[in-house]
Formats: sequence, C-alpha cells, structure tokens
Amino acid sequence: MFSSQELQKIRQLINNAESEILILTHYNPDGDAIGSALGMKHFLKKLGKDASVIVPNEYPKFLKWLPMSKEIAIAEHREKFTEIAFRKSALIFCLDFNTAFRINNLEQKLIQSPAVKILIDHHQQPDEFDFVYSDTTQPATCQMVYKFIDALGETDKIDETIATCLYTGILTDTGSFRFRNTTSETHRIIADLIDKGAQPDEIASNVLDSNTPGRIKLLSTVLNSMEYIEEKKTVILSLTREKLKEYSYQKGDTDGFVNYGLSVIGVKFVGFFMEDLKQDYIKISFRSKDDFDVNQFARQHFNGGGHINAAGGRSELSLRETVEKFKQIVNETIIN
Ligand SMILES: [Mn+2]
Repeated sequence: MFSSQELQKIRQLINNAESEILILTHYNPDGDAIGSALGMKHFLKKLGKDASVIVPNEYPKFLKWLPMSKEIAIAEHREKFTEIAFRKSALIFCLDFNTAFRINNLEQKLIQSPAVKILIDHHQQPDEFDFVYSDTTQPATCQMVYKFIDALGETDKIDETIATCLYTGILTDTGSFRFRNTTSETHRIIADLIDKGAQPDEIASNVLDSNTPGRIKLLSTVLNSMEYIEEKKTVILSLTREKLKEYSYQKGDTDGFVNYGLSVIGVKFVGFFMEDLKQDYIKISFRSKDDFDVNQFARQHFNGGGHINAAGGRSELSLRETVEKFKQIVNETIIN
C-alpha cells in the first residue's frame, strides 16, 4: 500500500483536480482491468470528481453490462477524445498494468504526459511512476483498489455500483476464487462487497454464462486439438485462424479456454497456441499449478511474461513450428 504520506498527497491531488482525472488500463482489457477502472471512476465520482476511463482497444462483450461501461472510451475509435483527455488531465490512474508498453497505442501519450501518474497493479517488475502501489501477491487490481479506498478511510463510499465493478475483477482474476492467490483477505473483501450490494449470482451469470454458439464451437475445436505429454504433465492446446474465421471469432471468445487444460487430472502445465486473426504471429497463453513458474518460462522462451501461474507470450514462427519448439523446451524442462 502507499505510505500514509503518499496517501495524503494523493488525496490532495484528487481534491485539487480541476480537470477530469484520467484512468487507463491495459491493451485487451479483461474483467480486472475494466472492473478496476470503472470502480475507480465511480469512486472518484463519489468524491465529487469526474474521471474518464480510456482503454487502448475493444473489450469483451461479457463486460458490457457493467454499470456505465458505455462511458468507456476506446482509444482506437476515439482518437480526438483521447488526445484531448491526455492534454487536459493533470492526474492519471494507471490500473492493472506495470509498464507503458502494455497500453500499446497510448504508450507515448502516457510517457509524454506531464500529469502525475499513480500506479495500482499486481504484475511483476513495474516501471517507475510518481506513486506506485505494486503487490504481486494480490490476486486482482480490483482488490487493490478496494484496499486503496479503505486506506483513504472511504469504504463508506462503496455503493452497489462500485461493489459490482470490483467484485467482477476479483471474480475473473481469481478464476472464480480458485487460484492460489485467493486468500482469506480476498473473501473478506468479497464479503464486504456483497454487503455493499454486489450480487454474486447476477455477476457470475453475466460474466460466466456468456457463451455464443460460435464460442462453444471454438471450444470444441480447441479441446479436440489437445495433446497430452504425460511424463511432463503438460497439455498443449491450439487453434488455427481458419477455425477462428469459420466460427466467426469475436474478441474474448477464447478467453479461459486455456484453463480446460488445467482441469485434466495431474496436469501442471498448459500451453495454448493460437494464430492471430489478422497478423502473422502466434498468441500464447500459459497456465500452471503449484510452483512451476510460467512467468519465467514465458519471459525466457516466448517473449512474454505475467504471473507465476498465468502468463502470456508470442511467437513469430508458424503454429506448427511454435508447438514443436514448445515441445522441445518442455522436454528439457523439469516439471514436478
Ligand atoms: Mn489483473
């Protein structure tokens, strides 16, 4: 958490903000990104401050029911608005990303902005910002936003809207409270969010029961692709561009597919390899159980990174070559 001195300064910065406060989150925003950004926006509103949420690109449909998600500006489609927002803002909250590189098209704007930048994030090795609350033991940035509000002594301001946003990000980033970073603290915070109006059944149904027929077809294709390397407790999943087209892929359709690999008995490591719809590269998701560090694995071999049990990467080789490379590396890797 920020020191009490820092909190005081942040408090002042918020109080003194005369122009709109800017809230940014990462490229390909997920539930935690959108939940923390909207939660923060609604919280700042409660403090009497207007804030704009700007995301680099489109976010998945299953998050569009969130309160006021319509007010999120997608920088790709709102260049002018983005330009003006950056010019006007003297205070920027950077949520759920650790480095300007993660906001792609907004990277230069953020770096060049003279605004005061406040980072709240749980990814490893953050860049320097004016104020940094970075904690990789936290399961979700939404949980950190809750703790930030709490540290300001403002939990009374958390209403149903804020609670719903923060609950959503914790739900998605903990894999529905399953990942090892889910702690008693998480559940205490979740309990408070429920007390403040978050509705677990409604949120879960909006977020989790959101399959289109195309997505289920894509899932069946991915499950069919499964290769199982028993001696390495490793599952390989893959998906071609052809299939993405055939089942009219929509952004977010393949989110969570990688976790099916982890549901196989005894499996410790999953690699999900997917051709990008437009560009010539392979998008990779890694998941693991226990101590096998996929952040390190992704950094070392596949140009990526993330968390110990969940990371991403990319490859410029073909899908077949990428999977071959993966198999070779796995062969030489100790996985217990
Ligand atoms: Mn997150």
